[in-house]
Amino acid sequence: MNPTDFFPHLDAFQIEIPSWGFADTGTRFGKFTQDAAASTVEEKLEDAGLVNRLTGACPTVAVHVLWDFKPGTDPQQTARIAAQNGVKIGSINPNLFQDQGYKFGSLASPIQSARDEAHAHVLQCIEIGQATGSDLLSFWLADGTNYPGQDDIIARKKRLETALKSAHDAMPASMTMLVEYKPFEPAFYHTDLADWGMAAFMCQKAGPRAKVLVDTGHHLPGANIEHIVAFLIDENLLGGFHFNDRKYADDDLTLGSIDPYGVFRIFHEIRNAARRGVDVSQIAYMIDQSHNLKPKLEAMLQTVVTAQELYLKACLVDRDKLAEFQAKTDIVGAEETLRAAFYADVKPILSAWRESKGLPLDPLKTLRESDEIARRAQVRPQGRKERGEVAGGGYA
Ligand code: PSV
Ligand code: MN
Repeated sequence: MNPTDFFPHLDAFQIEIPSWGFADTGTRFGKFTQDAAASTVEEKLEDAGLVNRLTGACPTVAVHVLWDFKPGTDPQQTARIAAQNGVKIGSINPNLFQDQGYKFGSLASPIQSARDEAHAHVLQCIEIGQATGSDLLSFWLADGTNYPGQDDIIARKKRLETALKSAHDAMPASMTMLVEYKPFEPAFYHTDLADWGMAAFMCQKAGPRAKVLVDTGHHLPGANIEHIVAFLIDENLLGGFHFNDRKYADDDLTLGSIDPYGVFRIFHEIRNAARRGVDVSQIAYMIDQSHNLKPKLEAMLQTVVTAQELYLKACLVDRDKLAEFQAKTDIVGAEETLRAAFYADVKPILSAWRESKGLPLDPLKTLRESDEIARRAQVRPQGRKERGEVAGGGYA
């Protein structure tokens, strides 16, 4: 095995980081602030630029429109700030859950004015995408109800179909719509897009450039996520991922901190599809984690490096051998083929790749030995004070 054989895989494996992962966040019970946390979009892009410089794997940054594009912001200027930090604006995430008008939902709300507000916001997000050069519009809807009988589920479904179809019609030809699902939270009785099947139907109705977004934290316990992934790929409906790990619900823990084998199995299905001749190059790999207790930059680096390692392990699976074992119905042989790849040490391959790119051999160690976090902790609190920011809920 020659490490350089795997370099093209690592070159192609780029993972988008979320602007909100650098900001202070918390649970609904409280928010523990960090001096080095980013508050402004400039600071978030500065942090994203650092992660990209250290890893060479994160050239784009997901943005959340209300949090990153305050009214009056010039999106082209934000794109320029991103470029100054060596990154680009990635997926545009409309915020369809924070405004008071969305109390009963956004695109599926029974209230016409809420639907109009949501639609106008989506159109604004499409414009921001065009101005920043982004071609991903990423929907997550908090829409749902809290009590049986609260609203007519079919009427809500039809409103959502109409809204997503008109958003799809409004997108330029280069743009792809990603549709995320989640079984519960903040709605606790029914969520309008509760699972991958509902998201897939919605995408099919919206149009050919609508694809399902799999957030690994958005499943009920025990769900076989890699099966969902394989199924969606085969139906040409997999748009991408929001990666994070979880123990109970949408916990936003760092990727692989709880179940690295689960992440490996997802990547294995993607590599299996590639081996079958499917073009998997358009799958959008994105991180969606809000780091509550860990230092944000360190948590992001842990995540990116873990993603690279687990992806590489999936690239190591001996697929000829696996096919032979499968043909012979040799379950143990087949499973051991996967386990051999999962337990292989891929660090030497990653180090060789980093060396070839002039990247730090150990990005996390390099960060921890630098003064990057201390420097941010020195200057950022003053900026927050001058702007009159107070710690509260939310991510902005
Ligand atoms: C919702 O839980 C979610 O996964 C969506 O992707 C949001 O955009 C993101 O988290 C941030 O709240
Ligand atoms: Mn998500």
